[in-house]
Amino acid sequence: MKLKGFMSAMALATLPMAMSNAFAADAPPLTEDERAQAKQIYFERCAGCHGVLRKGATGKNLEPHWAKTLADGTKMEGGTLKLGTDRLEKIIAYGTDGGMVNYDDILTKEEINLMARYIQQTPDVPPEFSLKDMKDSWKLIVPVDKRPTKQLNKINLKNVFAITLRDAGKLALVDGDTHKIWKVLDTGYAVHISRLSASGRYVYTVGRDGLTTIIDMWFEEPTTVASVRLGSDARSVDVSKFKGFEDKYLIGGTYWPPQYSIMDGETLEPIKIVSTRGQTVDGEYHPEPRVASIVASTTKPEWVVNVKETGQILLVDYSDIKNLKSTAIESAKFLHDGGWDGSKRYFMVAANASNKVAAVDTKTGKLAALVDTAKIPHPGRGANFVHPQFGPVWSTGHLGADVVSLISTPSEESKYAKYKGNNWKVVQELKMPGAGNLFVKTHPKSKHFWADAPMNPEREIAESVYVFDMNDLNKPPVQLNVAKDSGLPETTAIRRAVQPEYNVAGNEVWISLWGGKKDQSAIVIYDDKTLKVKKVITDPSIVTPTGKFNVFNTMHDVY
Ligand code: DHE
Repeated sequence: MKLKGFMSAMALATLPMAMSNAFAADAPPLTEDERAQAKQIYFERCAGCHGVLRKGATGKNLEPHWAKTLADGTKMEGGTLKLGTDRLEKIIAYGTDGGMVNYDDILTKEEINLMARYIQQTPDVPPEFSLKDMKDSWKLIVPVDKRPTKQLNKINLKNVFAITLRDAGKLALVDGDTHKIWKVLDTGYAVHISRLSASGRYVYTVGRDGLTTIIDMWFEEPTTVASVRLGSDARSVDVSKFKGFEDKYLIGGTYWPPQYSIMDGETLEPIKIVSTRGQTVDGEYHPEPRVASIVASTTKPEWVVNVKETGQILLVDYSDIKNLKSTAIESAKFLHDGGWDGSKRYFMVAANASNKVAAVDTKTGKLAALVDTAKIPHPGRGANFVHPQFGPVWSTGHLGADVVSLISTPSEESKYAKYKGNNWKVVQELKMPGAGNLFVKTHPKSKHFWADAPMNPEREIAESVYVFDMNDLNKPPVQLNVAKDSGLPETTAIRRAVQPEYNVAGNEVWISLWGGKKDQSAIVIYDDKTLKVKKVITDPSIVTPTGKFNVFNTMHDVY
């Protein structure tokens, strides 16, 4: 399967280029200019999956030479030098069944040859990013005492959608009641996620370039009130949500440098940076364990911080930042995205290279289970509902398999006691038309379960979403062709239908139709009951829309 576009993130687009300059003696030669160009392409297109140091994670190890001894004593070695330029060119151009993207229509022949030569060189090491660097980047645009003391607009904030306009480096705030764009704001490059303050007033964004912003929705018009750089490559951010600590702190996780940082929740003033470098669950030292998903607990003053390469899940206790306590829970590799189960006691996170989902019990601070699933689970935040036959379940789609897995989760409610025997097992796999799913979603008021498949290589599948009837999950899903339903003319590039998100009432589902940067994209809104199109938002400012975050549902983890 080819996961085109998924891994071609502009991950380190603005990375400073003061890096080590080692040339591998036996690698094909590169001029200084070629090397500079290749560095940029590598950081824009490859680092998200293969890592800055090229140790591999979602993608393979790309060091010139590697050697390892397996647990049974078998010695293995490999590397890009061994593969050589011809073979590497083919892999880059045509991709692999292991999930490598085909770049023959993204890069030119010359660029492919350049990259094949570049990855035989010793990896370039980007600079570290200290607390001082962070403080130097911090901008307090509107101090707290100059901000409104009450909401100055009439917008129903609970139903606002924060929508990532990926390649535009912007965020659209859309009024969910009127379906009108409220404001488009500048953010970091390719905002990965938006999260909400516990109060529902502030939207936090995190760009792939490490820029975090805080937007205040109490002004007449949404206003960016502070920004700070977390590092050069980031994916996650969340506030403190425990009673008494609401919005006091913000945490941000970076891919480079591998660390998390804690800031003031209202001003973003940097407070502390903690490195995640250390041992993997296999006992090896890893120099680049990137911070993947982060979520705030409401059970304790803690964040759940998932460290990709080490497979360690950190419970970071923010009740005393000066004397920070963190519990490291061993799980499996490589940790990626996840969400709460229905009871909000267990955090479920995909360990995508192990084909497992790890469940952390945030009450006891221990691993509750490692659940075996189909290939490459990718839940987004997952989706919770009560299965007519198996009781409470949390679900995940898969990048590498044509199913959605439903995992039975525990409940303290006595009416669900009879399902206990199913807990932490995949109780059903819903059949999808192909692999390449990224996000699933449902809502407590809905009888429908939505799944996308944007990474499927077939246009028809990637441009559609699939809706299951939760009263009869054995029925095949209804296919909704979002590209056709948008009414927009067909384009050469596939327009991926991505990330279903509900409105606050749970009666509308919003889907991004993610087209090329120069093509008109859209947000297509469906009636959840009738599955008919209610509205198509095709404003020219809607450029490459991807993630959508409804204020209320994001604040309260409704999914
Ligand atoms: Fe994501 C969530 C990392 C590519 C859209 N993505 C996440 C999270 C991580 C992550 C760690 C969890 C954040 C959290 O909850 O705290 N994503 C990565 C990558 O490393 C990867 C594979 C490659 C890269 O270089 O970035 C990647 N992601 C993509 C895309 O190409 C997507 C489809 C489009 C885009 O905007 O870039 C994409 N990722 C998303 C979205 C979420 C997300 C919409 C949040 C889902 C939610 O419901 O919370």
